[in-house]
Amino acid sequence: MHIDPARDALIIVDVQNDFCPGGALGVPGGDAVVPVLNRYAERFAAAGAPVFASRDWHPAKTSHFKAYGGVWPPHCVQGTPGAEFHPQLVLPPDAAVVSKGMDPSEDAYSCFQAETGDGMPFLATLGELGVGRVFVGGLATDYCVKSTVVDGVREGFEMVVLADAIAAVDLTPGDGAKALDEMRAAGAQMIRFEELE
Ligand code: VGL
Ligand code: ZN
Repeated sequence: MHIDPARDALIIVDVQNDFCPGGALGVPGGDAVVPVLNRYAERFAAAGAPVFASRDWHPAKTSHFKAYGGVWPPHCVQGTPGAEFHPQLVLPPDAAVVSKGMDPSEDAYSCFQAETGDGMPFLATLGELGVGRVFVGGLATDYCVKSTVVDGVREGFEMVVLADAIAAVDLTPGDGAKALDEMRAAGAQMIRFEELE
């Protein structure tokens, strides 16, 4: 597959300490995606295609957390070490960080609910850049990756899942595999790094 900088973008989803082993919501194999994502990011940057990194960026009190009616332990609380990107993640210098989950009444699993530092919605940012196809890797397969991919298809984008750079929470065993099926059924493509030209 050929990267077209005029219409392709990469988004690296939520590669934060809390989603890696040892973190508050550690995803099995969450850190194993880091070196692979670094290669993708390098390739997209070299091609001149935009690279985004999303972060889960919650207030301390949110209905997303168990204590306030949600399903999750506290994680990725704004300004905490758990909310930092994994220390080995290497983002291109002009990568844009988008944040989501700040609203205390929303789960906001999808990057299409994220915004840039100056408050521009992710969708509008893609529109401004003329992006038509979005490559998605990161954490977690069964939550933020899946929601982003399904929303992207719904918004009219071609969505491509980096099958070798994702990992699942698997709250119920099989959730990750089910998410892959759902993304395929929605019309997303799957690729591996070797398939990039
Ligand atoms: C996520 C669970 C809770 C994710 C975020 O990034 O996939 N999962 N919050
Ligand atoms: Zn979260």
